[in-house]
Amino acid sequence: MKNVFALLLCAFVFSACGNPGQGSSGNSFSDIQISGLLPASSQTTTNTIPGFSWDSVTYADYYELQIAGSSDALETADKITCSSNSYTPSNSLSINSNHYWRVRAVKPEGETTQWSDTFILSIESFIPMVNLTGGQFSMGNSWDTEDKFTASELYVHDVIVSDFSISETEITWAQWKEVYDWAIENGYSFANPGQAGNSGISEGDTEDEPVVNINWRDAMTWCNAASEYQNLPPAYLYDSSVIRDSRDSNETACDNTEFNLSSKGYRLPTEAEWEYAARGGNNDTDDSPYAGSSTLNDVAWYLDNSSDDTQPVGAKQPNELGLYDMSGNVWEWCWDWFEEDYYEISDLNDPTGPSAGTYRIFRGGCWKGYAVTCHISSRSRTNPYRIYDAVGFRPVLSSE
Ligand SMILES: [Ca+2]
Ligand SMILES: [Ca+2]
Ligand SMILES: [Ca+2]
Repeated sequence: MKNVFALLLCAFVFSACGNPGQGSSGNSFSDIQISGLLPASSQTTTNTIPGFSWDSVTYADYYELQIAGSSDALETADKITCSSNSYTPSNSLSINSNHYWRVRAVKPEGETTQWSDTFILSIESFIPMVNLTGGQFSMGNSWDTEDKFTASELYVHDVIVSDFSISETEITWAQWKEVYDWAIENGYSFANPGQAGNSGISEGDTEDEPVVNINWRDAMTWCNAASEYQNLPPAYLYDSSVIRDSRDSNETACDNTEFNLSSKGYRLPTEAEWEYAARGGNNDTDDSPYAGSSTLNDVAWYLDNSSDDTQPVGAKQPNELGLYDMSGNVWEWCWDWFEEDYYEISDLNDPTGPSAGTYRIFRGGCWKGYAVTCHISSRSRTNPYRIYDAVGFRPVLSSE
């Protein structure tokens, strides 16, 4: 037994010595396969998009890097030329998705090494998000036309939304502050600092309660800040400039901003996206009028059970998608302007609301509202400069 072991050890040592490492003399350039790739394969990172690096190769003139959303797409992906053995992506990688990547070295005369092994990098949002598969649904009050909050929800109409992801919870005070404090240090200005819950930290509300007392412009501008915080391109521009100021003095930019669904940055959900998510997306198994249950107390903080107080997010049952407090706790700002009869003229595919207006929509009811306000279809609205202690938001990301 001892002899067998010794023999195996010899064989291993011989093998190791007989295969010189990459770049060593005796191994032709075209046989080399680069190793030492970082981030390590299947690594998940949050919050920041990391740089890529790999072992350098002797005689390499430059390196070619490919990045794609799948291993199939990698075959035809653009080759990024890197003059050294590292690469720092800038605003080009989506988060909440996988990135397949590999690298090879190139000699001055064009000879290449083998492609490295393919590594997979997953970048997650610092905000826990749920991915939704898009689909078609009937938008509006499809349950009980007598039990309605406003008349405008009664025109039930078909809508198709594309894939997107949405925050599991309302943005908490802790999440708001993390981005807000960074933003203030990095050139942003807000009309309002926001508050933890309806009373604030000093009055006993906690940092896992939703941020409130922020207006629509603050929420939109915070989405841009969150994007830049995570090295994503901001979604909201005006006159080709990123909006970084939600103060009244910047109202023209804030109220005339546009976005497109291909933007990779954080943004407010459209009303259609919000309602599709609240219903349970393509997994709407219960068709209940509240998000996740027909029994409001199971899923929502509202007038009858909130003790007249905002509550920590995620304490009630989630809906079919794992989304919390879509009904109740705080109302949630959406992208759309309000127009009384918009549902009657809404686009079928990815409607984004009227092109202009006086009021922005918020959805889902709140801690001090009657049950009817917590209906999935209930709609409310106010001017984009007003704040309430019962209105917060949850952001979305478009899918690729
Ligand atoms: Ca509270
Ligand atoms: Ca449902
Ligand atoms: Ca809510």
